[in-house]
Amino acid sequence: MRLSTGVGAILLVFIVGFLMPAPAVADAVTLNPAKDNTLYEPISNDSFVDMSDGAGATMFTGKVKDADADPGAGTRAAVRRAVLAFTIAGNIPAGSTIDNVQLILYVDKVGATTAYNVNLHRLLENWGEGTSNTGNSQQGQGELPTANDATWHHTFYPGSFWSIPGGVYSLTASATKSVGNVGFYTWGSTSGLVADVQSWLNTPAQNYGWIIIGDEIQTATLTQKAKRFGTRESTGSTGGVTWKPRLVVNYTPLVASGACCQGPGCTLQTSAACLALPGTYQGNGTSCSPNPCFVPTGACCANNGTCSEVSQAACTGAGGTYQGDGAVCAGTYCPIVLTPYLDALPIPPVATPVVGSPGAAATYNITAREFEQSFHSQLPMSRVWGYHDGVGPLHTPGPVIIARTGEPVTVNWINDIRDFVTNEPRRNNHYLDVDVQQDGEGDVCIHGAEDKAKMVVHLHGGKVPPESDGYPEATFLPGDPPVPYVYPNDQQASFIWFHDHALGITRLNVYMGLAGAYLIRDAVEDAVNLPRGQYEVPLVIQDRKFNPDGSLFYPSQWVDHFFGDKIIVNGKVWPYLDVRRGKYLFRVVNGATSRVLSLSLTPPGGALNFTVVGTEGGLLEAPAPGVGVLTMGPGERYDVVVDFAGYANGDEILLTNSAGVPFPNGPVDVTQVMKFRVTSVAGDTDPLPATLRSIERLDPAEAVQVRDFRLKQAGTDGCGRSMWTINNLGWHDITEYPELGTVEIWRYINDSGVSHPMHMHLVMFQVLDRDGFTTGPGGEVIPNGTPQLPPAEENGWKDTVMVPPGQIVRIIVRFDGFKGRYPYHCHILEHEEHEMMRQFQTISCGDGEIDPTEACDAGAANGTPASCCTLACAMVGDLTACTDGNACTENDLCATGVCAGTTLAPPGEVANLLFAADRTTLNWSPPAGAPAGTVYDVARGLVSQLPVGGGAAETCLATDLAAPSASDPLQPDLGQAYWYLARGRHACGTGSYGWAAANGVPTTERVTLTCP
Ligand SMILES: [Cu+2]
Repeated sequence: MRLSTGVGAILLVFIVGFLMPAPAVADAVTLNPAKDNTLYEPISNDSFVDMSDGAGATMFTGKVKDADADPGAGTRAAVRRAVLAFTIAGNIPAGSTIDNVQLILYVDKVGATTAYNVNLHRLLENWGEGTSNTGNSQQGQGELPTANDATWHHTFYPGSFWSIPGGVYSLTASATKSVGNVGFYTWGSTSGLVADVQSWLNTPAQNYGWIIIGDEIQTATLTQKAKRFGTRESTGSTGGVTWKPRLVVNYTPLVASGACCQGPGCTLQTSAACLALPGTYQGNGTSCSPNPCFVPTGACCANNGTCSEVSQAACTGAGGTYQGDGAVCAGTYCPIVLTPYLDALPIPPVATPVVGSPGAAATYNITAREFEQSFHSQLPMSRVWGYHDGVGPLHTPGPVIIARTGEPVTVNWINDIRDFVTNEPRRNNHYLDVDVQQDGEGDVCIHGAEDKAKMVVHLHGGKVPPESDGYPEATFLPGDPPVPYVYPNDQQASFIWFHDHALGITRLNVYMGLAGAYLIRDAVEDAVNLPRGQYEVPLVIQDRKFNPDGSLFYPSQWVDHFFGDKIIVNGKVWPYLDVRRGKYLFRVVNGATSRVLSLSLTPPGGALNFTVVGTEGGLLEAPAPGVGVLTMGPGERYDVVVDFAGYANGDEILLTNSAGVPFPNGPVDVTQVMKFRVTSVAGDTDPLPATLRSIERLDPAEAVQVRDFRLKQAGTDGCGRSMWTINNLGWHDITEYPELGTVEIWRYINDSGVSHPMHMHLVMFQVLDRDGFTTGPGGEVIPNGTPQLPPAEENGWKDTVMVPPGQIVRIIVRFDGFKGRYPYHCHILEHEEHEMMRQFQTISCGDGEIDPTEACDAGAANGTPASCCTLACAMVGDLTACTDGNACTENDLCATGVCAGTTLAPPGEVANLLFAADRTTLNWSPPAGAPAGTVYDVARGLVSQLPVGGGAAETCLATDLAAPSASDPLQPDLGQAYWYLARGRHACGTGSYGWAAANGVPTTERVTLTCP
């Protein structure tokens, strides 16, 4: 047996001193198998053949029951045999004499407790163990083999075979044991076992181990002779003794040897040889199995967020959190331990305009800048990006812009993001890692991702024209000219917000801090007696992770969801707010990238409810009291009144979170949000008004369209990652063209396991109901028929709605305001950036502009065919009211005083559109069968900005040309690429386009264009 270290040290002196071999001392080693597997005999009624269970935790012997279902299979049916082998050479010194061998197996399951003989036979052919694994089911049937698995027929699947199916082995059993019920069994030392191990020590190349053969005889009455044993993969134990097979070998070494450690490496050496290496001798008879030299280490997180790779004992001794053997610090996030409720809640200041005054028509210069911010007094400064009005403190979230209904605000958005340390030059890359991995074709896998400090600002909840909405592709870089956005504020009082929306890096820019609040006031809200002044407090709730140096942590590659381990409110981790004994109006926004919040209030000895007075689009009709848990997805807002009047000076009330991540089925990882500390001073104790403001209820009967949106993971990006999609389509697939002024019902149908907060730009909507659904055989959605109305606190105007897994949410919306393309998307920013963002395009019938689906402009406004003027047909653009209430629309066949009741077909497409060699003249052939009076419009634009319906990049070269051929004074250089469009149309109607590029490359892409 193993000698003590003290004896080893004495022997070492002896050997060194006399340079003579030590006397041989009998020793023992206990080994676990190097490999094991089960051979499954296929039978005629098995649907499976050549099965295996290499990496499984069990192995089988004997005849199993399913043979009885196949009497014709005879006595050889449905046999299982276990094979196992141990590494002898290397674990026992060469030249040793094997004295005694015992194999101990654990039987963990039996078909019947009847005892049968189980025999060990020495294998004569080599075999393998692959990665097949039956796990917790079907161990008796096996799994399809993987590469190098042994099966009934294979030694190494798929290419090598036993000479005889079922294994080639010595017909004389080396040992036999009668096996009955569950328990440990020892195949005691026999001359056969000793001879086997001795030969394997002497000739390691012929060590193929044993095959274990149970009772394989088919009898009429016995139905189940199988015995199941633990394998080397078994994790079970009884009384602290493992279920893994154990081979105990007693041997007498030729000379005394033992384990020799060189760092973590272990070899068997004499003590002299070990010393010479040099190594550390572990004593005569010590073994390398298990390895005494290797002390496992793993990543160890310290409370300050640093990581080291040390042993578990060293880690726990230093007060760290051990991350497991083998865990490495690279890629391990170690949370910094911060004291909650240490810092005061920052109150964002009111933004200062450069023209006008807050709360009225005004112009602001708001600059995105890089600076440092303290998120917590125990944390080093963090590098952030934030919006700055040029006056107030540098802080994220930025200052609150206060506007008033009907009084437009212009914001000149300026990107002046520079490296904070050097200040020059302006940034040409992002501060965080941008996931710019490319697929096989060289396209980035995250749509639009660029390692640039590009930005674009979206006023979330604002009804704004498309050119000021923050179109995700309309980004601008540090140093670009200011981008003036005009916000008409043609909407009712509401708490909305602005944040970055740059395609491919929105999540990174918002995480860096590009967000701020925007408050619209109006006379109705002014007249309602709600807490104001110091009693009205915005709460922008987000989450972050921090590195030990205070810098923001965000994964370098896109992830399905990102959850910070610290909640920040108005830019502080877990802050506190001192409150007076009265009512407060909190204007709450969930500004996190992925995290859903379920907020509650916990005062001493009880619970405190929220009274919800507003949603994203403004006040509810009446306060909704008694809300105990307020769940908010990213992008959602609630205005809530909390009454502290009933509490005493010094009482502390916690705002806590109980939402699992991902929502709703994930674990709850962070519960702290912030704390309110009640002071002795009396506050606003006015009663809440009974009613707030009237809300026009949109009538489902008015809806002209019902559109369905399936939310689910579908397909993979070029980097192999599953994508989040809406109807299996992506950002550039535009299929919704709502008509301005009409009402539609949109059904968001969640086919995934997590909730999606769905946000629409331009519009506010109302939630009709939520219902479960099943999917029919054709993939159709079948509602359960038990729709639930939204709760009172959600029954107002909204721009973001939570869609729970397995549910349909119906919203009703009137498209109103502006023509253009607007995003709608999941506001989990990680989803938004992996294709769960699409666009709708609003159109206006009868305006003469040719939008992609303007059937209405062909005389079918609002589905009313053949609108017809009673006046002479006017040119496109000169709209004239018609007696039927519609406008004179394109292609109406109209004449003075006459309604023909039909429409003109547009002329066919122009043909042979070509740029002449002099590069100033465009020629084409008239449309086939062009009627008399056909005229032509021609336009030009940059290939990099293909026409989208009247964009700034388009130049109208001619309108109403009577005949083909138009000139372009530009005369582009050779190799320069433009697109050109020529449209043939009736003098009062539409046509279709052909187009060509100046570099001569034709394309079949259809585009739209507005010529004045
Ligand atoms: Cu989502």
